[in-house]
Amino acid sequence: MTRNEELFSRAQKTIPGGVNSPVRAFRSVGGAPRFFARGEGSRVWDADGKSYIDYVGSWGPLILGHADPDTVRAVQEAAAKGLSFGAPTEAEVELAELLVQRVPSMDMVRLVSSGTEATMSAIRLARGFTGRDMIVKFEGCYHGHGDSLLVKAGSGLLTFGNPSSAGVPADLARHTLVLDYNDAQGLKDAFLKHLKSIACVIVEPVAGNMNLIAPKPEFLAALREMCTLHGALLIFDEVMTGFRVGPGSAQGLYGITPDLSTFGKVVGGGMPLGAFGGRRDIMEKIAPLGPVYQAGTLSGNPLSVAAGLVTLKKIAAAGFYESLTARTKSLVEGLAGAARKHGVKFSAQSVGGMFGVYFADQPPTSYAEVMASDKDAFNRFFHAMLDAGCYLAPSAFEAGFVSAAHTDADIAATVAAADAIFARG
Ligand code: KE4
Repeated sequence: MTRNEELFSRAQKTIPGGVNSPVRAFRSVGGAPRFFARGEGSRVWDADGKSYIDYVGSWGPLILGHADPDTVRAVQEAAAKGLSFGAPTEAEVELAELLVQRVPSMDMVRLVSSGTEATMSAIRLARGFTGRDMIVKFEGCYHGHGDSLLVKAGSGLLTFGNPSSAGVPADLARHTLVLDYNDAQGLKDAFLKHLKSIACVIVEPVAGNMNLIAPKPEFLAALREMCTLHGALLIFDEVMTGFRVGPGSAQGLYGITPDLSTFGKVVGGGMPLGAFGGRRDIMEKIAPLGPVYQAGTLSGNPLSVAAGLVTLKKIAAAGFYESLTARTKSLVEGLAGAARKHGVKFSAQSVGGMFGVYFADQPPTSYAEVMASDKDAFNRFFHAMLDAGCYLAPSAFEAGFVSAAHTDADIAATVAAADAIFARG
């Protein structure tokens, strides 16, 4: 039995599924998850001492790579001054000022400890601000595990949602409408049917939780137009895309101004940090100013804020995104070229520093197309790449991430590993 397998067996005795977040359990791809002992730059080492080029990066936060020296130093220095105060600190103000400067659609921002807290709070704020109960999300998009967002499509496209998790009351789920991603007409129909009942539309501006699905230009434009027309708030869930797809996040990349935005992952540089923010007239509804309650013991935690500040400053360096985007593109082009050479049905695409790989002829543009891709082929590829020392997301329905620490040699080694796998058929 390997050390990984020993640890997994031991972990399952005290932690549900042996993991603290379901996707880590490898249930989608099979086998025992790898327990990581340490990471440095683009690499991680598992409990058996095997190293991998890491394309998960803790699901997006590690845009600088593992154990970035400047980030580690900032966290150590902050820790030496106290781990938490439950009181305001100057660093939180500096981070808030930096976030509103980098995200022009945000006049104000509230720091929280996770992406889930950010989206859960943004939904409550939208409902409080509009006085409406109904929200709209899209099949295949994930916005954290807030009750109103663990909802799947109802029986008919325009009917109320049903819980996608036990423990979510049907009475709550029915206030969530679940539509098809990239279906602008479906959105227009929903607004016509539900007119002034919709408080907000929450969307991943680039979907990354059903593998990567790029938005159609008319889709994002329709979201903005319909929300404005009907007095609903447009919430861009940029927890994954924030500072990942470009310096202006997805809203900057596509030129769409949401009313509220949520962030996580990169903004904390690997430490627990989320944020939600937007127009001043909306944000002033948040307690203690307004009637919408939201709170958190560790919100704005000094160590998370220290990591976030260093990360946001380093990714603002000249050429950072050009280099990250080019390296991510060379990865997906290399993988697709290797598959084509060996006649393997495969495609791949990237947006900034995130990417998707698909065992399908073309990159999917909808949830239905993603579900039609060859999951078994992906699972075989995943394990073959893992054996070859490349750690991809352990699910056919997740996006991958490249960091500034990934080198051209890492990309070449990854493409070579895939080429050898595709050659074996
Ligand atoms: P957290 O609560 O996990 O920090 O963020 C939730 C969240 C919100 N919005 C988007 C667009 C997200 O992608 C996420 C979390 N992403 C997953 C990756 N698919 C986190 C990994 C996990 O659940 O363990």
